[in-house]
Amino acid sequence: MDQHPSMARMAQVLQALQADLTARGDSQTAQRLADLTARAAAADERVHVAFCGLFSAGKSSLINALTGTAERATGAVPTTATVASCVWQSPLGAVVLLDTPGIDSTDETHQAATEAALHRADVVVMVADYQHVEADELLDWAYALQESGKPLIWVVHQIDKHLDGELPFAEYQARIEQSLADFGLEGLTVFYTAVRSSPYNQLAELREHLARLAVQAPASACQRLMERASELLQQHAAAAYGPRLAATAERVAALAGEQPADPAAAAGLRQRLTDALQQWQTQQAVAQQTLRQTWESLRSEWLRKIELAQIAPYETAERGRRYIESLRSDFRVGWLGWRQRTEQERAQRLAAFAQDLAERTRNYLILPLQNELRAWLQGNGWAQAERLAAVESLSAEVTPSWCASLVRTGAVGSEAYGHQYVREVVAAVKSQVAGRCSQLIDDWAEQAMADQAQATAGQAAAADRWRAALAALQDWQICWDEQAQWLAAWQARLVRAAGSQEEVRAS
Ligand SMILES: Nc1nc2c(ncn2[C@@H]2O[C@H](COP(=O)(O)OP(=O)(O)OP(=O)(O)O)[C@@H](O)[C@H]2O)c(=O)[nH]1
Ligand SMILES: [Mg+2]
Repeated sequence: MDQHPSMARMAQVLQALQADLTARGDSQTAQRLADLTARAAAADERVHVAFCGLFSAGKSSLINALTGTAERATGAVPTTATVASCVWQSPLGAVVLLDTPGIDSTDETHQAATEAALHRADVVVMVADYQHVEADELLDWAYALQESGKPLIWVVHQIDKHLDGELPFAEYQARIEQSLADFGLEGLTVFYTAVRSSPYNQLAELREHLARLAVQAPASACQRLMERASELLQQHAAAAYGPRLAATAERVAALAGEQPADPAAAAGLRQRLTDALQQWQTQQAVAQQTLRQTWESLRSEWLRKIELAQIAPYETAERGRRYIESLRSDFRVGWLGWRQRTEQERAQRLAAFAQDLAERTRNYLILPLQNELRAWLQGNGWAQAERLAAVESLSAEVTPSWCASLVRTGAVGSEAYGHQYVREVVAAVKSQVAGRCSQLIDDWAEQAMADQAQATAGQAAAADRWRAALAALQDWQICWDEQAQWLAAWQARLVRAAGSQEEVRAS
């Protein structure tokens, strides 16, 4: 037995992969892989060639003719039911030929049997009978195989049926090869064969071509096993990750109107969603900021008007000062009953001050402010009854008892306190009004913010959808990465195992 250090290594890697597939619950693929493991373990370097096609194309007849036997049953109805292999001792070496059931057989188990054996084929000979070369089912099937990387040979069989009177052979040949190319099946080697006599029969050429496969560089045996195992890796990945990828991709599409086909497309979509979201957030922040600034400038404008209102001119201030004067301990009115009369005088002065101040507050502060607010509400389409009523109820409490409560008793003796007191009372009145006005502004600003949120609710919903799409895209990416990592790790191990044979043989 030849020494095959890397076939042994390949067997080890395939066995490990088999264990992984079993652990992942894919016993079917693990079982298929076992065929390859057995080939590696037995250092079987023979090329495996499968004959596939529609039923009654002549696959079994062709193998009989190639091998010079009549081992295989042939017939006009679906005949071959299971995959059967034989070793053909070609003039150049042994080749394993696999006869398969027709892929369009009326018996479903026939096609399943063919599909279950394809992983063993290093080369597939697509046998199309003269009348069915352009059958869609056959072309679709061949195209999918070629896409998966399987080397194909195309055979147009039963060429003895060709009648030159109908169409010169060269024209027929050109037409067939053109329609294969049109279907995307390019670069195929095409043979025209028959088991009956025909001037165009290339059975000998096909035999020679297949025999040459037997004497490929020995290094390619490992390479072929690697390729077959890769096909199984892809199949497992499609089954294991495909549904999850499809589901998350659909979720993304439902939210963002676009499916991620690959990581590049996903990255592009992610970027567009992130940009849109960021733009929306910036817009939102700017709009809020603008609104806040509008209200803050209204607030300072109105508070300044309150600040500037003249509610205590000289006469009013004088009344206040005279009230404070009356509070001094040495202040007396009359001789008889002076206590009572002094108290009366104090009460009168307080009342006079409070009444005057209340009147001026109303005329020079409250009323102008109300006019201003009403005008603003009307000018901005905001003059709803509720808001007008709030403006109407804007007032200040300037009663004698309130004015009296502001007196700082300890300061009464001081000469300057009279004027000071009036300033303090005026400030207290304005602060009352400013507080109530500010409260109104707070309420209105809040309503304005709510109105704005309402107006942009549609955009906010879109932004929520973008966020959800980004999350779904993330799930898709995680799944894709998981698949890519799993595939890459095994591909690398297979490539190393296949490559080492070349190194060993080269040295
Ligand atoms: N005229 C002609 N008939 C052929 C040729 N090769 C096979 N046939 C006939 O075609 C029919 C089908 O041949 P099979 O070899 O059984 O075809 P198959 O592709 O193996 O069919 P299944 O196993 O049923 O998928 C048989 O009746 C054959 O005799 C050929 O080159 N020329
Ligand atoms: Mg058959």
